[in-house]
Amino acid sequence: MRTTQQPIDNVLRPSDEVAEALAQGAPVVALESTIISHGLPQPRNLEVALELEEIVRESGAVPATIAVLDGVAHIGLDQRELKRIATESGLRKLGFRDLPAAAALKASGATTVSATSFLAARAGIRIFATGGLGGVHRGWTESQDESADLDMLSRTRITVVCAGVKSILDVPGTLQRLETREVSVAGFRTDEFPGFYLHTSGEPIDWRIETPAEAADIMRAQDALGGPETALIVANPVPVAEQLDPALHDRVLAEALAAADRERVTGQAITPFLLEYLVRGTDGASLEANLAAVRGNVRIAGQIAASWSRGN
Ligand code: PSU
Ligand code: MN
Repeated sequence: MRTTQQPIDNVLRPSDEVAEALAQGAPVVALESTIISHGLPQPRNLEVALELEEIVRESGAVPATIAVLDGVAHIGLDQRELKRIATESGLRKLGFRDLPAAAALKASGATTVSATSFLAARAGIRIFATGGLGGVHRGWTESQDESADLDMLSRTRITVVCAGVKSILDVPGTLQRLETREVSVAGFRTDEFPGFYLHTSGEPIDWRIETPAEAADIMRAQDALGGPETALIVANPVPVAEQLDPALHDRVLAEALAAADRERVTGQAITPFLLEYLVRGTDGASLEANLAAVRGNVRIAGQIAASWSRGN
């Protein structure tokens, strides 16, 4: 009889190091790969991918960069696999909905926040760090473009450390959607929602925490309460000293949005288009701010993972 059941390691494969850490209850931090393949320019992206893993290790946790290679979702990549993600041309950008087709057709691709959150949680990883989440795009009333990141976070028990949502988005609209979809949000040493490249978006947030241990406490409270399997967003701003100049940000972003409109860029292509426009339009300053934000998030995620696995 022909069985259609795939053995689990045919679709989802934790690296030996990640599997061992999870089995021992040691801290693990998931990292996404779309930021490497579609969010950052080459050759800087490979250096960054390696550096982010190193930051996780310095905090005492094991990094698990997640991507799909030849149909298999890898939870934890070795250097050769990271290099593929950073350099292979035509690599796909995979949201959660793309995972079944990628698995069946043996495709390769980088995973977005939606796909990474799902795969991390599925593998038993609770903490995930990225730059900025996707969200509601400006002009939503016409395009209806809301990142699938939000939907996945409304039904996945994961903690995402990020510098808010990308400032190319409709930030108040995105915060409203997070409220409606029951996604918990806590500011890490801030009362204002971060602005990705900018220290603040100017929008208030209701909960402020001061320590990684408080984040872990909230996670334990989520589990104790039960209820829908929602995420916790730990919003960690880029330091003011490392942010993009707000006036430059506003000017170049306005140009980028106009260019996207003119060139009719839509769907999955819009976010990489805008990020790339900002890198060029700010002579690389937006890239430095983006990287500063991601580094800070990865560091805090490592500390939260350590506190979570220690149980205090
Ligand atoms: N954070 C970054 N750079 C990125 C992303 C996040 O600093 O490129 C990626 C994430 O993978 C996120 C995706 O899920 O952008 C959002 O894409 P979209 O708007 O198409 O959902
Ligand atoms: Mn979209």
